[in-house]
Amino acid sequence: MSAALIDGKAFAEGLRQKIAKFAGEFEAKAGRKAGLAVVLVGEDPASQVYVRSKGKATLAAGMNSLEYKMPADSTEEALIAKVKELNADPAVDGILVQLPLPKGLDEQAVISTIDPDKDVDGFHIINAGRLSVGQKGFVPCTPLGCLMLLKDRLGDLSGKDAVVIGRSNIVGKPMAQLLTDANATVTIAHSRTANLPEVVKRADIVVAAVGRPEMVKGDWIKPGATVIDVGINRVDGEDGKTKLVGDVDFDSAREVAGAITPVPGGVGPMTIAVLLRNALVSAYRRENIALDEDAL
Ligand code: NAP
Ligand code: L37
Repeated sequence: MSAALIDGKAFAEGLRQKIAKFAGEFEAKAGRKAGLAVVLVGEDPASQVYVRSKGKATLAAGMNSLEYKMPADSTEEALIAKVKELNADPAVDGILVQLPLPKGLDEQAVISTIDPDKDVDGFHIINAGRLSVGQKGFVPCTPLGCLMLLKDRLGDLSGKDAVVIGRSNIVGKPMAQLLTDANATVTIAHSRTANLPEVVKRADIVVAAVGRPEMVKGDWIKPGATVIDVGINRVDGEDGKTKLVGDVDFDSAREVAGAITPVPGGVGPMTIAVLLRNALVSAYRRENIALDEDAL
């Protein structure tokens, strides 16, 4: 049996249409557009692609996009000064500093200068803390997008056994927290996990966020499980061109899983749609305009 495909691209498209509708209502009520500022330092090719996609999607949703490109040899002081300027700008509702930063720039130092109430990436320790104690804040875009796909596919996640492979601050840890909050029973696996294939085999839900091409094999997967592949790995294809693959060996996994996200077209587009969502939510909060945030 071949697994159902979880079409993240289509889901993200639907979410972006809802966001566009709410962005129009925001503009009518606030007398201005919601604004998202994205800061890109240096010339990392993947980051350039993502920042361009984010800017285009922001404009398409009827929001303002402000892009700031800074040279790779920028000082930490210059970057922090830019962040402070954006913190003070009332037209800016969300600030995203695209990671990774060039060598020599301290990511934590930069992120901690972002106003937590404009931190639409949810990377500031205040937002990590809010998530961990159940207060309203901003949740990192990629794991929130994964949760949306899981709820859409499975409905209530109560009592499900979930395994998150990876414990990074931007994906694995917040993903495990969100699944716990949704009443799943969560195991966090990482590079020191013993018998990873056996651990994965117990799971109704597998979220792979490892950064190792096609590491998770079909025979690790419990039949019928739901598999969310966060990995974005560029590898050499047979035709001499490079191609994108996930952290899951898609061909073998789809023979066993109940449902699976493809790469590309799975989690990646959700990351961008959720970023717009967080920026719009921020705009409504900052202007004290009522919004049913769960509807987005
Ligand atoms: P990361 O910071 O490098 O973390 C990787 C995690 O995987 C670490 O916790 C590491 O364990 C664990 N790991 C590494 N090798 C392992 C192994 N052999 N077995 C089990 N666990 C292992 O990566 P990340 O930022 O979380 O990103 C993970 C992947 O998601 C990457 O492919 C990245 O490109 C992708 N990503 C995609 C999106 C998107 O929008 N789709 C967004 C962000 C990231 P230790 O902690 O023990 O080192
Ligand atoms: N919010 N996201 C946020 N902040 C950051 O600092 N680095 C980073 C970040 N990561 C990020 O934007 N990742 C990301 C990954 C993949 C896509 C978008 C964003 C994406 O659109 N992926 C497409 C394929 C794109 C391609 O061909 O390269 C996909 O379908 O998966």
